[in-house]
Amino acid sequence: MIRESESWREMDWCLSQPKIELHAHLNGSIRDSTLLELAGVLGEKGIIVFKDVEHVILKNNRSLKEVFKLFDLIHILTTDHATVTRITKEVVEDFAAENVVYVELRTTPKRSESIGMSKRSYMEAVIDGLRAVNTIDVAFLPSDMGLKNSVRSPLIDNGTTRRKIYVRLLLSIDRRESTAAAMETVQLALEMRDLGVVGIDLSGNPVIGEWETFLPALTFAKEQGLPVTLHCGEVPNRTEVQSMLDFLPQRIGHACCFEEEEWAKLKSSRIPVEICLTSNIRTESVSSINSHHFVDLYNAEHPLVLCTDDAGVFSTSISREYLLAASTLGLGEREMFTLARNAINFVFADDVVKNDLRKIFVSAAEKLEL
Ligand code: 6MZ
Repeated sequence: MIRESESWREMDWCLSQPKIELHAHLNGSIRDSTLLELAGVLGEKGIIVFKDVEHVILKNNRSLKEVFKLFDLIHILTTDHATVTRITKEVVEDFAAENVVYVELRTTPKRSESIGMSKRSYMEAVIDGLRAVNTIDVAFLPSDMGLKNSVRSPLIDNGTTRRKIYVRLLLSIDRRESTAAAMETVQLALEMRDLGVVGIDLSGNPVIGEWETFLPALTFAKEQGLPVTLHCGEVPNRTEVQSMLDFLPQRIGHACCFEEEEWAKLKSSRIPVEICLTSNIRTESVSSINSHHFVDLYNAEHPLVLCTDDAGVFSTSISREYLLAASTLGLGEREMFTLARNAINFVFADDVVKNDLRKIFVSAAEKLEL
């Protein structure tokens, strides 16, 4: 147990050190205040009953099933171009405010004929959100596009260094989708590589859909050199977990429900794991923080990265995830810093970005006197 004063000091540390976020769903990272405001507007228009949704938004403990019900509600509230742009801007601002220096934001491109939304126009609205951030420097274009194409190239504002955040995008395939729809998402990702799309994610309710449905699109992504990350083992499903590990994705998320054989396979493959502590505990995919597989993977020096999953839905933040990990394992500042810095090796962006991130961590280490 850590004392309260120590916990505050450690929280300050977790906040001040640079961090890399690799598993954050756009619509799961929305501020509660924004969701309530959007619900209020739809309530006034008579599209929803505000009182019915208010407690759903503010509820804290949700089962995995309830989380996906909440996503259905969130999607009703957020799926129009202007709102997608707004939430993207806010989510990036929130990560930057926590000293996240590189974030891979993932989102499921959506189609809605009634409002003229295609998967492409949805993604264009996301990119408009990146362009709309004006309080910090957002670098989202590939390095070889040159800084002249960046949102704002100079990092100097009124003589002081502006905060800078790298943002890259992953397009998610929802497990409710068909093979053709998954393929369309991969095609779109390939077409949008020049706009900062760096990979594909497979996510959605883990009790829905079959691995074989998504395999052709994921294989195509791999053949095209587009990195893939998979939600893997969020619920028990040995056959699927084994097929996913055999696929050799560039990263996996969660890895909660593995048996001995799968742990052995994972460890020998060295596939990096995106660890989402609060999410796993809230959804009861893992029974307690002390029995979380993070502990074993960390001690085994398996590649891993701490992530939020859905900071809004689970009322967490990346700094809190570091604090939680540190207090569970008794990590000191240097170990937390190393954990954050190691994530550079698992990002999907190019080497120019990776080298810049290394420099950012070197200069932060000096400032933090490590
Ligand atoms: C699996 C999840 C998830 O794509 O609309 N998503 N999929 N497991 C989880 N653990 C709790 N959390 C979020 O963001 C919301 C979507 O991300 C996926 C779900 O498909 C959800 O609908 P976007 O931006």
